[in-house]
Amino acid sequence: MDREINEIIAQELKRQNQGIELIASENYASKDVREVCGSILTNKYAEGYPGKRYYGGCEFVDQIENLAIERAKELFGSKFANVQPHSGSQANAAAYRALLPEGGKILSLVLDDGGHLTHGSPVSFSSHLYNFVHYPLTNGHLDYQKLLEIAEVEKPDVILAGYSAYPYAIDFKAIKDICDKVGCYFMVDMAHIAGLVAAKKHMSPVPYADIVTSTTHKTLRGPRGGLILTNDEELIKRINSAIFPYYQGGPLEHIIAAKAICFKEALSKEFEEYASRVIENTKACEDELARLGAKVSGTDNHLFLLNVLDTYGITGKQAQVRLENIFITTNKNMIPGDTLPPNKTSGLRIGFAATTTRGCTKQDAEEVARIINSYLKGELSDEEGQKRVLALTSKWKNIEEL
Ligand code: DSN
Repeated sequence: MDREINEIIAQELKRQNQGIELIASENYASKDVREVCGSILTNKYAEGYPGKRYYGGCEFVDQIENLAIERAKELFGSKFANVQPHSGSQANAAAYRALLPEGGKILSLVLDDGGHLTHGSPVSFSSHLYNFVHYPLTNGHLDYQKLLEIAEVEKPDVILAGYSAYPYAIDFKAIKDICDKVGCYFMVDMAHIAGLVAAKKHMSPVPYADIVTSTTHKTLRGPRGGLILTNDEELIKRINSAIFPYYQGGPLEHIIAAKAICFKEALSKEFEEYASRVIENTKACEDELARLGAKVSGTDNHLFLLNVLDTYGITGKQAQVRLENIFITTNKNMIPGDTLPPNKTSGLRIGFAATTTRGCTKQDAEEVARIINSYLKGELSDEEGQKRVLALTSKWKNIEEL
């Protein structure tokens, strides 16, 4: 193997093994998933869909893609699935194209409040192709009454729910009722909570939304990629042609095979227990930080927000950089009503999907809280912090064993 690349991968493996990974959108895929990502399926071109490809020799990749579609449908209880999106952003782009014309109006949550870049950020394609307006949060929480009032004034083509930094449960039925009242489509980007939805630990958007998009690598613990679900026969036709040929070329059949494995893994009892532990660990860490006097958001899912500016007098960026000194990886994140820009922020977003995969327990999650709190308060030296982090990660599973 290429020596330079191999050496860099070895360093990354060491980083992943020794560190505590608290980025809420990350996870560790299983060995089966990782091996299939590197399989000979990467050699095959297969533009089109099973049974309707542009090239020959697709009889086996057709079987793989059909299996992935069937398993996605079974896992989430949807009538139709497109497993080809290369990413969540591609999935969202295709969903928008299927739902509304360019220039159409989408009512979403702004990035600063926990939305995603593709939910109308000025630096994303989304705001250039569509007219985004936003609904506010009340004390960091969704306010369904305000959402209804804004929807009645704005009359959007689509209401978009599902977020990147929202720590509370989402009532998809309540939003669907609002969509019905104003007569618009309902789209959900469930990328962050897909694993919790699969394990029935969060209300599913599938019975309520016209289109549900997702990634497969966050709480769902699969390969890096996207997914689109719908129960509508007309919409799946529009979704399929939006993915190929409009936005994408040849599908990544090696990744689609890995998605099929991930969907099967997520159908297991073990995965259901895993999702419960993710929620339990997140709450344990958040509760312990609160007990220690930190300003935290509360949580119902796999993540919470820590206000480092009010708690420790430093920005999210400074906290992120400092924690890396003791092998803890987080990301700076705006908190609702943030007065600092996105490259500084007042908060950190902290999640437990990844560490829980490695075997983090409730007691470990509480210890993580104590390490973060003491270190950011300046009570722990780098050396002491590193020692306490390594005491945890050395008893967790190695990445290669997963
Ligand atoms: N980068 C992902 C996240 O961290 O939420 C979203 O694309």
